[in-house]
Amino acid sequence: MAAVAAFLILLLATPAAYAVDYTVGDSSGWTTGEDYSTWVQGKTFTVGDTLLFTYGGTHSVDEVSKSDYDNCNTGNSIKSYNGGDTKITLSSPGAMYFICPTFGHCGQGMKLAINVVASSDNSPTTPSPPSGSTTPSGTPPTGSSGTPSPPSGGNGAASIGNNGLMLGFSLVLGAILAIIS
Ligand SMILES: [Cu+2]
Repeated sequence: MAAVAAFLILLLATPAAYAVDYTVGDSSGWTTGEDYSTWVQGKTFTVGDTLLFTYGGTHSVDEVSKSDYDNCNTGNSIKSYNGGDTKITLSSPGAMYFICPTFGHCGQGMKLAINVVASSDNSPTTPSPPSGSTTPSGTPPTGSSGTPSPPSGGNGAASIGNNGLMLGFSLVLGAILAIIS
């Protein structure tokens, strides 16, 4: 039973995990002379997304407080990264601030502020659907052709419709019902 529950959790958790990997500054990378407040515009950073900083040896990445971001203060970093290739997973919602601690670079624009939003609920627009499905937005009616499949029957697999997601969902529902009852 524990294995079934674990499988359930896995199934339920999987659809939400469409993380986006952002390369800071895109092809310019993490460098002086870029305006990262412009780069941020129009982007939504969600828990589970990643930031990739790519930079040369004269730069590094410090995560800092808002006041240190505002004032380009170095020396109080929350976390420091170097090595030219830093990938940071956005693990919790809220504001995050990054600067380059190399002297003068923050003042030359190497500062990045983002706001990370929670992964579920408050996303009014659904992002691009997984590959293969071209269903228009809106809730499709449940059940393909009017015959509701029994929740726990093994025959359910035989009546696979053209919608794998729907099948997976009904399997999950069936398993939940089987556990509860
Ligand atoms: Cu720098």
